[in-house]
Amino acid sequence: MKITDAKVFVCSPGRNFVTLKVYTDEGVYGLGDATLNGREKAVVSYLEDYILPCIIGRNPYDTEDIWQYLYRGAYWRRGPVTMSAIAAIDMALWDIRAKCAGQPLYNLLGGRTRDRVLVYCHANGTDLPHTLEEVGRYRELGYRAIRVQSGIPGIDHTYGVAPAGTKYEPAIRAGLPDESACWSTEKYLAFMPRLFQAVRDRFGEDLLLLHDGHHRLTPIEAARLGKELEPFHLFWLEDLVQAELQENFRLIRRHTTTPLAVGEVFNTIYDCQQLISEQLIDYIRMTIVHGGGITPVLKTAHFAEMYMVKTGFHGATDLSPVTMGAALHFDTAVHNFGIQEHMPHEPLVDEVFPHAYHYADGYMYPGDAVGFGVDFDEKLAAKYPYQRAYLPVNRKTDGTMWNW
Ligand code: CS2
Ligand code: MG
Repeated sequence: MKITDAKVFVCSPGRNFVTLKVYTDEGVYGLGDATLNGREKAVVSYLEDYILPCIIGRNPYDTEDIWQYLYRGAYWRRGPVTMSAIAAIDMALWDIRAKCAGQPLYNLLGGRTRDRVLVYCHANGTDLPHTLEEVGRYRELGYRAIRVQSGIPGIDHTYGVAPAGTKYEPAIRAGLPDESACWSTEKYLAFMPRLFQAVRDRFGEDLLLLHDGHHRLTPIEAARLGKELEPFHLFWLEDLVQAELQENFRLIRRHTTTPLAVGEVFNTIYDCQQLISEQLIDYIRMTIVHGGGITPVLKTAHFAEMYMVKTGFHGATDLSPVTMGAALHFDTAVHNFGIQEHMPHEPLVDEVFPHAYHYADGYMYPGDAVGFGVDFDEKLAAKYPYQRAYLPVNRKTDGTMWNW
């Protein structure tokens, strides 16, 4: 079998997505997601201008050699643009392989090790009462695991919380990045124990609770947060610090038993090999699209399994249904699956990307369609062309540039 063509589609049914379609001489095609939120066109160029010409004529079954060729062959390795582009190709080739085998992808990754995939949703409130209301609402929808983000008293606008009456969405369509977010570590740290105390008081011990710090603390501040939240038994605290320095986590780990998750911005095993082998984290969040594809992320998951680190894949709305489909098959197959993030797409996105997976009562199901069970409606997608959109930027209350 041969790869005969490959095309990149950029569409914006409410938000931007970059989708790769790889065609073969046997009429079977595969899909890959190449969406890098706020930097979409850089990945399009990397694919179209540099690497797609190199895969035409190759045998799509050669996923390992093609991945190594794209990773090693560029000389310039790693980074989100490169790895998202390579990921899209790798995903599409696995989709083709599974379709040719007439099997759902999970049967090629180890088969089923579970019947259903535990997911967590996002409860976001503008203040404490609103956040409690949102947690209650998601509990009614059947979610067993809920990520809790709240507006912080004294801070106008923070990560993960939408202005009243709107739905939270990471990237905002605007001329330039939104600068209205502002940050005060002191106010945040003072509020977090009150927030989780209130959630436990209202809903009891049963819910699995998660929280995302979005890279804003220093290691010692993160250690304090983990320690002070211990009585509320969180499922995890995510991205408390920026993670370029893996040693950061030694200090945090020394002080707290609250489980730690990190990795949505990681692109290769080298971003987390120390975190995993020193058992400094409990969940690795690097997922298929930004982690270079199924081929390398499978290796990372197997490496993590040896150290009892579980997967907890990133699943925000900026990852397209193509990634979600592939991730759910992966979650079904790997032994050390932990949890999957689920931030449902708008109905229009689901129309552009019809899929076999579904949510029911706190869990997701990958479906039994061949490949990873996601398709792409090119005609409908063409009605929604790319629109420039940025992630917000964040400053401290005194104007210092900080991590968003
Ligand atoms: C977040 C994301 O889902 C998460 O845990 O950290 O919303 C993240 O901010 C976006 O994916 C950025 O594109
Ligand atoms: Mg996150």
